[in-house]
Amino acid sequence: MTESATAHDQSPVPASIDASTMRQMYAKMHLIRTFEERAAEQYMRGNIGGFLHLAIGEEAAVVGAVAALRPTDPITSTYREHGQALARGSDPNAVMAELFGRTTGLCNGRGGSMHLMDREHAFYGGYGIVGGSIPLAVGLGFAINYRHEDGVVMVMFGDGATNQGVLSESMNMAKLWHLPVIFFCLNNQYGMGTSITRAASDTELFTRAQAFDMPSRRIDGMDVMAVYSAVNDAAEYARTAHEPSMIEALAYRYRGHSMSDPDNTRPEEEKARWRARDPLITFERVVLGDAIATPEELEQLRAANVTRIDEAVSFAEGSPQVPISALADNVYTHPWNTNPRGGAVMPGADQ
Ligand SMILES: Cc1ncc(C[n+]2csc(CCOP(=O)(O)OP(=O)(O)O)c2C)c(N)n1
Ligand SMILES: [Mg+2]
Repeated sequence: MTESATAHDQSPVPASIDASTMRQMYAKMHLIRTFEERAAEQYMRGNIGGFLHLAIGEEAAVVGAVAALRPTDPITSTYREHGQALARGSDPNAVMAELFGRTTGLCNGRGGSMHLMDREHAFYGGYGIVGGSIPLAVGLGFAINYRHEDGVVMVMFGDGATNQGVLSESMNMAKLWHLPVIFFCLNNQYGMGTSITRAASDTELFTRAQAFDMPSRRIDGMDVMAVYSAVNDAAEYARTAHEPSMIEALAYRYRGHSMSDPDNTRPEEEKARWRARDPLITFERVVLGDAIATPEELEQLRAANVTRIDEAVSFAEGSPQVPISALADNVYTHPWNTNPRGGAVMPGADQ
């Protein structure tokens, strides 16, 4: 696969996609980029605590994959999942407030950046454990078959997760039980600061599925139309044949692993090469080239996104903090132990 930056590298627009969907996809990609850049700024100001993992550069993989599913198809993901929630339709105010740890957040400020979850939008969560969401997707797939529904589950995970045994276990079970699961590997070629070439004996990750007699392919994860097309095919296959499949989307994250990573080990030349294929810029060329929108319309759309994210930041700043006294709500069946020397009160434990 070529990594050079030319417009004609982009894959053809799939016949199944209309102009309005393409405009919406561009708008989502730009919304996510704007959201994450503002989140980085707010982290630096001390308004966001804990970890913050940005997926800047990966917008094509995220938006292309989510757009190809029905809004009711369940998705599970990793801790790098702000984009998935926003692509799914979660309210940017609630997502930003969750990052800020406010009561108005998507999970009432209890989950933070890594643990977004929005059942209303069938987004079954970000998870901090690498590979943690993979078996959950198998369970969701099992539920669909059990209830004789026609949904499709997509689990998004990183290249690092492919070396976790749970992926093999989950793929085996999904294939054996004919579950409608799309295993979507977002291969950004690094697990924290470790290059995939130092972590995987075979860096063609899509070949993992072959051991389970499961169809799989590698696609250009920087090309939103290529991603849409591949997931559309996989969803059709899962819905009609009730079989799992795997997609490996080759992409790159522009930032380090998290905000606390100075990102000083990846080669500058490599970063520049991938940035030159920025998915927003290459898709903008397609949108303008195919007269899907005018430059003025795109400018308006970008301005509206900036206003929207400004509003999300103001909303988060103005929302109440989660009081310390409420931190253990919904965690323990017994009330929080107010004894400062004690831990949480466990049912039946001596106090
Ligand atoms: C089971 C487990 N082991 C180790 C970690 C520490 N850890 C957090 S992120 C990460 C790298 C994962 O890389 P990848 O799956 O490629 O996802 P990316 O961060 O690149 O999106 C590791 C090792 C963890 N969270 N869970
Ligand atoms: Mg990775």
